[in-house]
Amino acid sequence: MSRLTLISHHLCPYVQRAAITLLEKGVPFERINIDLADKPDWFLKISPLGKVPLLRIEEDDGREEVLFESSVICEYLEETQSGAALHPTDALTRARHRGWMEFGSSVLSDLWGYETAQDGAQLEAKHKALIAKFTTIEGALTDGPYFGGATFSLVDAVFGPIFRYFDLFDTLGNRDIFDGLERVKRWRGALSERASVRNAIGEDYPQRLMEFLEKHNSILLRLPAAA
Ligand SMILES: N[C@@H](CCC(=O)N[C@@H](CS)C(=O)NCC(=O)O)C(=O)O
Repeated sequence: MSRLTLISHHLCPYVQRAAITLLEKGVPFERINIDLADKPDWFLKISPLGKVPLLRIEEDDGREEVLFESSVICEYLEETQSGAALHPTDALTRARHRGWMEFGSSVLSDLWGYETAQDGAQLEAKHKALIAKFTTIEGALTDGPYFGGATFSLVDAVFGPIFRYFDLFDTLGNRDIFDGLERVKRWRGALSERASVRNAIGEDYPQRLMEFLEKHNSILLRLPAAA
């Protein structure tokens, strides 16, 4: 049996999708959080892009391998670990799911711009982009509760951490992003109740996210509702 270590950061949504996959599979793993503002040398030596997550795999015979890129890590875990399947068996549906996982990464890119916006114009542009993306997803969703129906999949592992941002953002203002998107809202609710999604972060996550917004002087903290 191999020993798995997820090299992580407290807030990273890409780390969370790997953690959710491990938790869904019931695989024991160790998590090491690093400071991305002061990356340790040992991390820089093993991370080709200087990014988390990394999955370190240590075999009983002493062999060691490090994987980078969250989607690659999730796919590797899906292929090698027993437990519930997180991809559909049908090749076409599986390929479609992979497309929506990529779509989730593009939502994360808009979210970064949204949470680090310095002025109203930047915020408005990202606000519109997010509404457009979630409107597109509304059209792809089934009756739920999960992305593909009754079964939790890797697409859900990608979107759980995305929706989590709005637990805090909803308290600050701009609460209309999901207006009229009934399937998206229902999906968000189902993911927020899933044990793996809840347990993919530490208890101090909301406080750390707030500190991140403060550090970036985010305009989200200066919206009327937040004052
Ligand atoms: N495409 C990568 C993205 C990972 C990523 O952007 N990680 C961020 C933290 S959320 C990171 O490590 N940033 C550090 C840096 O870019 O210096 C993946 O899916 O794993």
